[in-house]
Amino acid sequence: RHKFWETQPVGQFKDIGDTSLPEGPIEPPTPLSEVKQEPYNLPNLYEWVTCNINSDEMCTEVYNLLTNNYVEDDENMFRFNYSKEFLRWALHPPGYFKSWHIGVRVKSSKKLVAFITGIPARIRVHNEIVMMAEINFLCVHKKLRSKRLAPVMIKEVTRRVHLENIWQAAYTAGVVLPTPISTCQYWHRSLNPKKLIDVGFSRLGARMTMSRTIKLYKLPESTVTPGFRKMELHDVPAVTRLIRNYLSQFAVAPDFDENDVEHWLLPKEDVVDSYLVESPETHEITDFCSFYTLPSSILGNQNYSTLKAAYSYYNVSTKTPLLQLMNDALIVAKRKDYDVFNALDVMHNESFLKELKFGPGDGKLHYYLYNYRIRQTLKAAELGLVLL
Ligand code: MYA
Ligand code: JJ1
Repeated sequence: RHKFWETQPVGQFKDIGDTSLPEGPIEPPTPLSEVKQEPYNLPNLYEWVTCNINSDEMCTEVYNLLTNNYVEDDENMFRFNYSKEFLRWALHPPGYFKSWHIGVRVKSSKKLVAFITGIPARIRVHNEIVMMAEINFLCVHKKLRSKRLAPVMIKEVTRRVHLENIWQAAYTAGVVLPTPISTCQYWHRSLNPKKLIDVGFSRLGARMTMSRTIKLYKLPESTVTPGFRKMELHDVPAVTRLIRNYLSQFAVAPDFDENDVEHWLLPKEDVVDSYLVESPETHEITDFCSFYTLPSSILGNQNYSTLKAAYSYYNVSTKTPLLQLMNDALIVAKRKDYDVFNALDVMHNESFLKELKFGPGDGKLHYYLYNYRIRQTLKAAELGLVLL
């Protein structure tokens, strides 16, 4: 049933529940000299290209490919619309490899028709810290689907990851593949319910009018937590301590150092927003919340072309109740004109979703590891990892 995935070192469906298999790498590393030195063969009309996202021209090509061909919801009403600035941020973390940003062009026209990326990350799985590639932005142009191009792209990124002496990977997908380490539910909190209903993102509830709905989702003008403010560069050491300590309780989580926190969590306009609570008395940093900006194109609506969505990223509460902290995050997002605030049921998110009027979406997100077996499927709440 999975002609490609059956050949790969990933957990197989037939092995689910077999607790005699050990946790850890499925196959050992091979000597670097035995890693294939040449790229995999593409069908003759196509060629590989290493994409330099720092070049405006290249970044625009990637942006256009994704804008027109990347992930859609199950009814093809919305399509992710990652901004160029977001793509630059997502692909340039500390220690990134430019060889892991891979495109496919048509030889004759040079048109970019496929893309896949990896970035390096230290991920802790239970008690082991594992060097991994996070794989994202796999995309094949709509006109070239179902030609088995994706397996070649996955094999090529795998080869280039191996050349850096890295043997594991983490990735998420909306589709079920062999085999998820965990399955999460998307939740949505309406900030602009009228627009969400007008574009078909949500529906008027039973026995609800538009004005009752608008009232239901109303939020205060300003945040309520004393000492709540935007994160700044000088906060990096304190935020790193706070996050590291918090993430240590989850089964799978990134192992962030100060450089990672500066890259991933320092605010970047229209890309990532981070707020923290500085105790007015002690000036201690006690709480943190963040979200990233990922708009979606609205397909075929007369009145609107984009949905502005915030996605919950990493949140930590030690003093401020998580509920209050996230309510402040909603207030900030509303003030910044986001239409919806999205979150997965990872980490402690379950504890605020219903109370803060999030509703379950029709999408699920499956988490995967490549060449690393875990003994049991994890609950979403055991995951401390958010991929972009
Ligand atoms: S998830 C986002 C994926 N992108 C989209 O959904 C955008 C819209 N869709 C497309 O562009 C295409 O439909 C894609 C497939 C490109 C997804 N992950 O070429 P095909 C398997 C993994 O004929 P196409 C993200 O970016 C499928 O089961 N495999 O199909 C993370 C089948 O294999 P098998 C997938 O539709 C990506 C084969 O591909 C996915 O033209 C992580 C069919 O190929 C998927 N999302 O193209 C990638 N979708 O027969 C894995 C389909 O066995 C990384 N397939 O069932 C693994 C780690 C690598 C590094 C390791 C380092 C050590
Ligand atoms: O956004 C999603 N669903 C929305 C829109 C559904 C439109 C019709 N299919 C949704 N809306 C309901 C909101 C409502 C608000 C008031 C309270 C009740 C709920 O459910 C879904 C997630 O739910 N998104 C997708 O399907 C996009 C793809 C998700 C898989 C992503 C793969 C990621 C790639 C990894 O790198």
